[in-house]
Amino acid sequence: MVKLLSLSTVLTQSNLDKNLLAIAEKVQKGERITEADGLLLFEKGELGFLGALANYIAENLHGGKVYFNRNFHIEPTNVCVFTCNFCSYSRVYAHRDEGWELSMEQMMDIVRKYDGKPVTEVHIVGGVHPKMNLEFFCELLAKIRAHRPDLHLKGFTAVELEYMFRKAKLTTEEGLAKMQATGLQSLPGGGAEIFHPDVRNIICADKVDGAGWLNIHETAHKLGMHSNATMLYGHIEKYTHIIDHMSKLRQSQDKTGGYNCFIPLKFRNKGNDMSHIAEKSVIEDLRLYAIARIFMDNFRNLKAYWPMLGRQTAQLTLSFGVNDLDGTIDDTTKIYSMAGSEEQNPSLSTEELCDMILAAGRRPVERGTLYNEIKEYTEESTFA
Ligand code: V47
Ligand code: SF4
Repeated sequence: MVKLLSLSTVLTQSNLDKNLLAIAEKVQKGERITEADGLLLFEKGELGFLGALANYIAENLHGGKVYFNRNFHIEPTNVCVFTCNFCSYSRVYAHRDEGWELSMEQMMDIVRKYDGKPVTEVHIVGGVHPKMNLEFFCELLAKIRAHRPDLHLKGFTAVELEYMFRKAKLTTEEGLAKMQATGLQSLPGGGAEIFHPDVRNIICADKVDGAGWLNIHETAHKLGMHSNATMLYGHIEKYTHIIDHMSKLRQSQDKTGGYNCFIPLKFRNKGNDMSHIAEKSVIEDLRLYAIARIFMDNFRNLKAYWPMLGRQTAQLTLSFGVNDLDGTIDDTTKIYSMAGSEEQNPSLSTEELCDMILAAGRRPVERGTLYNEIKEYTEESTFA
């Protein structure tokens, strides 16, 4: 367990920079910090200071609870019409023989593998295949819904959706309403990367832009769906781009209130066109999670996605504002193992996840996709 200074101790430190002290006071009063404050935290906030602030906020909100869910992923294909430079996973259509394209039956076989198992969510996300269209995915959603009505269907990034709706000649609202009617309940947070065009035009120029991503999520919220938001950090972006990204999400959340959680995703550099960029250190990871917790005051949940971050760093983030570790995953995603994460076969049993959380001095709570609490676990718990 990482022991941090309390916020009240931080506030009495005589040698603290006066601007940092002013930010700490805002946090203590529950006031929103500005973009300039956020930038100052990146430039001057040392890890212990940031941790004390982030931990104060997370403990006030969640009282030591850390959420996880029991889920599995379906990745229909890694064939993709887009060419994001950071992606280690996709194959262009001309080289589709090097990738995978699951048929409807193969995807239903994955769903059937979980028959009788206590999973609550399926997360469907993949490349943007030119032949897997809206009709195909609506059929998949309807089949999963009919086979397993209790599963929460979370799927399709704004990037996949924008392409599908454009090809189907539907507006965002029409396309989303159609998918919702066949069973889609939530959107995952992928595809956000960094909204600012100075970065986006270099790392992923050809897919939906920042405004388009936000519009899809806000439209989904208007229809009564929830979604997550991500940010890909640790490559060519500057602190100003990170603040801009988080600020746009904070404004979007002010408008709709529809985001469940914020998920910073650490850039991993294996097997992609940005491999020459060194990965961030664990210290930088922890600073970023802490600042995200302090800045994103209207996002209740901050998620560390352990298959990408690695389970040890993910465990450390629990002392720096994180209150969610995503799910058991069950070895059903390849996005991060192909990009060089230490988690080559990501799978944790519920017991292992709970042990990780308990060892960090926190309270493991299984949740549903919408953060409804299912069960709190202790050292004495038995596991199904
Ligand atoms: O948008 C791709 C990222 C995302 C790399 O909503 C990379 O619950 C690091 O968004 N290094 C897709 N990251 C996955 C995603 C996600 C994952 C888990 C949970 C949820 C959720 C959403 O993966 C992409 C991109 O930002 N990514 N390549 C890479 N080399
Ligand atoms: Fe395609 Fe997504 Fe990879 Fe970009 S990150 S190339 S959209 S699979």
